[in-house]
Amino acid sequence: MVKVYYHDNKDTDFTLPHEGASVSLEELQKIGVFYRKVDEDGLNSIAKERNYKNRDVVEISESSFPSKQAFENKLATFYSEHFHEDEEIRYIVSGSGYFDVRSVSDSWIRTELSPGDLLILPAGIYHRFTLTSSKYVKAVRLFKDEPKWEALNRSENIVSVARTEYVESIKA
Ligand code: KMT
Ligand code: NI
Repeated sequence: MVKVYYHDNKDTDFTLPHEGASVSLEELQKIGVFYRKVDEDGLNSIAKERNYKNRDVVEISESSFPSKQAFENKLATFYSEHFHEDEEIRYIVSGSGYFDVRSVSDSWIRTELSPGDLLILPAGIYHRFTLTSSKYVKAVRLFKDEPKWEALNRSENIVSVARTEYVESIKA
């Protein structure tokens, strides 16, 4: 089952839990993040409902990269704060991972995902990903047509329709 909490913001190894005060699933809903624990059939019916026609499977661990450096570079990329113009939909098959998403007040909320966890991040939300200390995840990535996975980094302060609409959508 998913564990959701505020990140402690300590500047130590980012694959550590960094567990702060706990956060409710309602809090996640308010920022447009969808979470559900599902089996394979449940995943397939959500995919059908939402018209996610395509999918692939990614496996991330040191051994899936040509070198330790390449692996570490990839983790650093995943962990740099960004948004996408499309939803980011991930279903954990094995291993575990942390997705951090920005709260309404711009704090980091961490979700710790394990097998059976489905997470849907809305287009435009700032987020980042890291492996846990197990350093391994296998996940299904769902998408509609051609995925727009370009990461728009916060440091670049890009103005985009997806971002503007997202900010509007979470206003009380
Ligand atoms: C992403 O976009 O951050 C990823 O695909 C991370 C791996 S999927 C659990
Ligand atoms: Ni992303």
